Amino acid sequence: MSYVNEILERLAAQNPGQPEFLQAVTEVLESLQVVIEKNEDAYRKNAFLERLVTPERIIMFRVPWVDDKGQVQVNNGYRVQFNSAIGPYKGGLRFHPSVNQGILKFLGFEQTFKNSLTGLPIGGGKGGADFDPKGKSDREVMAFCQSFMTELYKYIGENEDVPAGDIGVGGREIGYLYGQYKRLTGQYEGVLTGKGLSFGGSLARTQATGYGLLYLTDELLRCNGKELKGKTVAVSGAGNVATYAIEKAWQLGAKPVTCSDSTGWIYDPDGIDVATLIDVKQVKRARLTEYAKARPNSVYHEGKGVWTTRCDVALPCATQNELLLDDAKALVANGCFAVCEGANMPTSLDATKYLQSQGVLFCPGKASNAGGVATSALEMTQNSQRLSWTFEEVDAKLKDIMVNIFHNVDNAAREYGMEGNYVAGANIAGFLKVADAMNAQGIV
Ligand code: NDP
Ligand code: 2IT
Repeated sequence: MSYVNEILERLAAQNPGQPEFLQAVTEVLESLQVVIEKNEDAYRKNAFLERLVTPERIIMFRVPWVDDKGQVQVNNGYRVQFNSAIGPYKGGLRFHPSVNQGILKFLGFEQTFKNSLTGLPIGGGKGGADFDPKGKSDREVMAFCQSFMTELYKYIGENEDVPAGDIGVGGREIGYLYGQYKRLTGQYEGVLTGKGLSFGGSLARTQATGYGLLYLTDELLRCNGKELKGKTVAVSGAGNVATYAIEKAWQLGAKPVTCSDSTGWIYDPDGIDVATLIDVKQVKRARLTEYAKARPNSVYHEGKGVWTTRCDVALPCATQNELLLDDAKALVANGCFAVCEGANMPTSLDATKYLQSQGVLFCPGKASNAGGVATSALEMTQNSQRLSWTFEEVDAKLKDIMVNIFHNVDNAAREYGMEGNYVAGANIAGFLKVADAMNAQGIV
């Protein structure tokens, strides 16, 4: 049996009940087969893959807090410090009821390769809690964040581990987390990214993941003899990534016609109105039914179905496994020719393979959504220089990084005889730098 298959079998036996982690590792290791088999004995002797798929450390802690009724609540908090070969652990915090160790392991594993692809010196990590910020008062969210940080602060630092936002963690939560870190340590340091502009945040970090997704999509299309201008785009999600993906799609001359949240989705024939979306989801923190009320031409559909609209380009920007095989079939039947992931692992493995088999240009999240973490690394640079760059400077660097990522991914796929397979290209290109650093640093 090949070394890769041996590791996959072993991992499945060791991690029952962690399907997302197994899915992420399977996708990566299948791509790496061509690299590993060139030197299989050496990799096996060094237990290289065992080390690659095992987090350096997982911290789990209880998070007690008091709700507005005086009732004590307890949530599970985590930080998965996956791989520090190329830099301090870096990756977001997710607050969502679905959070568990398996999901954070999948996200930390993906983050390791994504961060490598940015070309910047950041290792891979992820954390969060099974806390649901929905329906909570600001005071409750603050109480939760303070309690969460009271445990987490022991394990993070500007040269050690630098968390940021993810699902359910935006500017409000980062502010509360930062305030508590500073209070506990007395340090004013770049220990979190996605901070507010008045306390060390970077211009363009808020927009970076969505903008970066569109910069990469634009380059992907251009290099395949197509263009984004004039195209209809289906977007899922209505949070940070989706909102700024929609804004940049408009700016590049495309028409984004859908968005979705955890209860339903919107089709707007006039194109999604960014100001209305921001008002509904960021200011009112309401459901998308409010968007439909504000935009009478739009249609709200309860439940799933965002991939059933006619579109040229699809950008899944909500969560993992939100684009399944039937969705992929519907997209292809409706003429969709490119899918670029804004979320982490939104497309299931069989859906990805189907899209690729149908000639759809498919870019995996670890390449196409890397603009967020890349701009976080730019925030770290500004913090350590004690300088702030302009929006235009950061945006220009982001665009360069995304264009470079696309070409590195494209070149890696060609070099290993899989031209156009951007999944393989991203996994291989991300892996090579991490592997080089791990090998140079000995058995650690
Ligand atoms: P937000 O919390 O801002 O938005 C998430 C959106 O997805 C919301 O509209 C939410 O619906 C919807 N959603 C969340 N979970 C589900 C679910 N289980 N089913 C259906 N819809 C769901 O998060 P982000 O925009 O930051 O993150 C979106 C994705 O992008 C995630 O996969 C994240 O890991 C990834 N990502 C984020 C980056 C960042 O910089 N923020 C960087 C790179 C990747 P509702 O409004 O109802 O809550
Ligand atoms: O998935 C991701 O890349 C993020 N949530 C952003 C991480 C970061 O450190 O900015």
